Amino acid sequence: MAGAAADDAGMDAVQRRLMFEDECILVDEQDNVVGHESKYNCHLMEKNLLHRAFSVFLFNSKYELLLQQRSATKVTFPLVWSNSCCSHPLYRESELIQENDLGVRNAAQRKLLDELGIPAEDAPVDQFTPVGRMLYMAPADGKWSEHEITHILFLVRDVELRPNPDEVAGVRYVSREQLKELVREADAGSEDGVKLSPWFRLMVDNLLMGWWDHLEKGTLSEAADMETIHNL
Ligand code: DMA
Ligand code: MN
Repeated sequence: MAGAAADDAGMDAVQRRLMFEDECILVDEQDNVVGHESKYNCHLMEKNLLHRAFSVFLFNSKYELLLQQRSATKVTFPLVWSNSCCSHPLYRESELIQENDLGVRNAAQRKLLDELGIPAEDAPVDQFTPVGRMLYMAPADGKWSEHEITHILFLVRDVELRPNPDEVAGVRYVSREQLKELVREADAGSEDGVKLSPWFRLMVDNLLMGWWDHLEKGTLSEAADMETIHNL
């Protein structure tokens, strides 16, 4: 089998289903909704479709950040370490609500359950703080890529985790120092060493540390800015 078809033949059945079932939201560079497309089409590098996403940063009450290692079966970026939970709000009424980013919060609640086994009552939508938006593009392996405006949500909560092996290969909490050590390890680039997702790395280098300081000082709401779209 040649080229694109060969890639698809090896695709995990669970991930394949989501590629065609999930209908993502297409946006322009100002994050206005301009249409919808399957998750499959949204992640084809040759189409390069800009779509809406979210990235959850879940902290425990010691202000340690939960990291997740993506499962080996993910189509894009398998086995890389990333922030707590990422996915896409879907083109459905409950996840298109713009007021206070409620649609994105609803999507985040849905995926915290799906990926990490956190029940909705342990991730109430009114407890998320939307802190910012980031536009980026990142090639993945083969024919896949990411091109997103991702809405970044913070949540502080001690939760019980039941990671879903279809999505998650590992979890760990890190302090700021431990995260910096992981970044150094990733930069060392050894074959079997830790790898970080491109969007998480952009956030660590440009946005996260300042917000983390504010979170600990109790001033996150001053730092949150959902007007700007950081183009990184
Ligand atoms: C997509 O995440 C969103 C970002 C911010 C990269 P993902 O690939 O984990 O999506 P899903 O969990 O829906 O496969
Ligand atoms: Mn995406």
